[in-house]
Amino acid sequence: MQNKDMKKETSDEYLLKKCRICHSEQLYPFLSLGTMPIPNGFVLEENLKNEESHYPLGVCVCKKCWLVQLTHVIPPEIMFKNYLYIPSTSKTMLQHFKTLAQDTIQRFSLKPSDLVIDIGSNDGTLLGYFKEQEIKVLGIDPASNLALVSRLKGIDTIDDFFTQKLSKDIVHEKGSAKIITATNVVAHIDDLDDLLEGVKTLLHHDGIFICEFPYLLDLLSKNEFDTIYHEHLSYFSISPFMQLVKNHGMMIADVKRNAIHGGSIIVYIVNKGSKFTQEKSVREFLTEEKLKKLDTIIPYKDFGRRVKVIRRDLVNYLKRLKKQGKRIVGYGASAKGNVLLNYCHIGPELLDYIVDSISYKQGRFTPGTHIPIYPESRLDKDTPDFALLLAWNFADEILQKQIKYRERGGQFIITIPYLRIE
Ligand code: JHZ
Repeated sequence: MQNKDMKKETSDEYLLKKCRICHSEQLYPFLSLGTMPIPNGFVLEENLKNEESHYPLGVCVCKKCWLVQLTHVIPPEIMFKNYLYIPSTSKTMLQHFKTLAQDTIQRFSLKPSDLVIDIGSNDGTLLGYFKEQEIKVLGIDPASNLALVSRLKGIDTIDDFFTQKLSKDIVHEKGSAKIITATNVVAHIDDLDDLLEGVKTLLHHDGIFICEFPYLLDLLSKNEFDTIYHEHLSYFSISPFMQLVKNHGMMIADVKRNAIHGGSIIVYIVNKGSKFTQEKSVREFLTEEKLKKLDTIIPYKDFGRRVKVIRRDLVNYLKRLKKQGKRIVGYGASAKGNVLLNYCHIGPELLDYIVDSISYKQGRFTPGTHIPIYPESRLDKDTPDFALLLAWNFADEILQKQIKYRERGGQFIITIPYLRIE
């Protein structure tokens, strides 16, 4: 499925030279997924003949602080200026954001005069739940298309990247924030020192910075290799993250684990010297990470080996089904799905099409592999033998939704954490 004309960016053009947290040069690469287009770069039909830029994709671990990070960093403008990812089409995510907002309001006794700022606010879904309770909100997101949607919902939104410079302007204009949230965005930011300094500038002395991101231990233990892509520059465990936070005079006060996106953590960060103390959860996370040997290269090497086996088994299985004359489609044109398709070289010769609930993606084609994307309703009329679940993080929700397709004999192929049929 390689396009001979494709434009390959040279592999040292965007090469990472130093660890993003401790600035050490001792970076140990443990998995390369090849070169591929950015995973949210869905292609319009009229552009199918144009070359797509391909960028190297690989991961390494810093042997000093043990932060796992991409081997290459491509400019954020390429990925985020017009962004097609919106979590609010999923019931799971809506419920998750609602609970996060309600918990935060309760736990920290928020009042209408308090300001909540969301970094990477997307279409304003999370802030909407704070606004419902009449709390002051401000969104920040570089994607102009999504900032517009958010504003139409009445949520004040700045369409820009979050930087320390921007935080100074905001604090000048609106005062400090009681809560700053950042869900699934910290891993996207290259300059973490600037992020933390920006947060410090903007956060009230007794404020809380709440971050959520996928947890490295889940990624490794559940073989979630397809969540490794150009947008996700870092793959956090608590140990290196704690070092980052400390470097900026702040402290991790609490950590909670949840099942979002294959296993995530919510980290509560406060100013040193504020009224908050550290919960015992922080020590428990550090102990478990030590137990799982995250401060050695062993788990990373093992993971790299397993990923190659998963690719071999999946491709062999799909080819066998095709030989038997079975029809296969994809379900959920997720970014991670595009990583899997490109890494395994799965194109339209194996998958007839992909269905997806996001209207922006429908009518487009998957980056690199050029599989057409249709609305989910396509499966009301068509019953392919198998649907490869490319959004495995929503398996419960999707399998429930597609009960009729399954009753008609359609089956789901699920790849993560291991290959199975449902
Ligand atoms: P979904 C995103 O990755 C991007 P992706 C981002 N970089 C990030 O950090 C991670 O998430 C964590 C569709 N779908 O959310 C919608 C259905 O069709 O796993 C989406 O296109 N029917 C910010 O793109 C896709 O699946 C459904 O019922 O990997 C899921 O994409 C449901 C629930 C979803 O994120």
